[in-house]
Amino acid sequence: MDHARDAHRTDLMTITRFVLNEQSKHPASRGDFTILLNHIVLGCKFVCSAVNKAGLAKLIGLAGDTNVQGEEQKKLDVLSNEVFIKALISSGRTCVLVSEEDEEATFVEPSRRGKYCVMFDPLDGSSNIDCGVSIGTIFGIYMVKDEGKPKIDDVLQPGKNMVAAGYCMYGSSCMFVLSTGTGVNGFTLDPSLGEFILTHPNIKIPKKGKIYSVNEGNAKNWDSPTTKYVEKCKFPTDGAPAKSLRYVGSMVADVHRTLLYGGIFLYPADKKSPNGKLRVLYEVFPMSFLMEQAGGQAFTGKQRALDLVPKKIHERSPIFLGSYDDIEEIKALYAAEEQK
Ligand code: AFP
Repeated sequence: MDHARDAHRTDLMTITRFVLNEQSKHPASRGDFTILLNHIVLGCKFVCSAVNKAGLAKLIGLAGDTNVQGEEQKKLDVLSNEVFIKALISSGRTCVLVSEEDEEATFVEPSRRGKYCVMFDPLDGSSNIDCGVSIGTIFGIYMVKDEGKPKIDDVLQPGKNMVAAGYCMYGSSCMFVLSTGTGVNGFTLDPSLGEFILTHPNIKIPKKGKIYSVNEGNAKNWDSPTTKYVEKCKFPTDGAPAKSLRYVGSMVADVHRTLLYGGIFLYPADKKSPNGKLRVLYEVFPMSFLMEQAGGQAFTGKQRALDLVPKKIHERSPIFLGSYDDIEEIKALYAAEEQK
């Protein structure tokens, strides 16, 4: 009998137990973060259940509205946004909320306020909903500077100031990946228990990967470093094997695979979108935070992604993230371009 494996199966480390253990390492902690996280987890469980039932419950299709980015909102986007906003406010631990779906930030009324600011994309990859491909929720958390006076500047901080970040992937299984700044841990939802159980402790991204992930349909508009990098992935000149291409078109799925298998995910700037497509506060920052915590890197083409200081809540940025050595290569190509 394999006792170690048996212990793993019977001593269940739920996400709440995991965060409480972490909390006990900080004697001054009052459990506010644990409460906030429980509300985020509840939102994710709700969305997971809604995504699983979407086809049956006729949630697939348009809600008839257009969001801030000018995209048509799906019923599931609208539903997920409402669930998260309500769950975050009712936690009593938040003061400023930024959602991909809402043009303005939400300031929580004083009686329900707490010290955390949460930026989130309630349902990322929504163009994949109708065909049942993996989608996800992404979130990043800052601490407010002055609890009595929350301001928009509290969410316009560089990503390196985040106190936690994570995502939940609604895929072949439902996975919650979290970092509170001391590594990255992954939890899988056991649907029979309704609990996220620690299944991927201390995730470390391989130092170099064999996969690149990019929307190559945009290649004609790329800048020279991106073009050279992708060319090198396909036709390496140093004797290395060519990399494989994998692209889902849901950031959560593409980043999750990159985190576990290694490699690089790119959403570069191009002639049509000089700032790229992905949003800084609730896509670029949380994923960059997780990558760095797992031993990888995240780069915008100009600087470390987490050093960026956003000026607007829905700002976009190019992003290259993944295995340490792969990001070094793209950084070198941008540095060489600068020298010209
Ligand atoms: P949607 O939510 O419109 O499907 O966009 C998803 C996303 O924001 C991100 O999850 C993907 O990585 C990226 O856009 C895909 O963009 P392209 O369709 O331009 O490749």
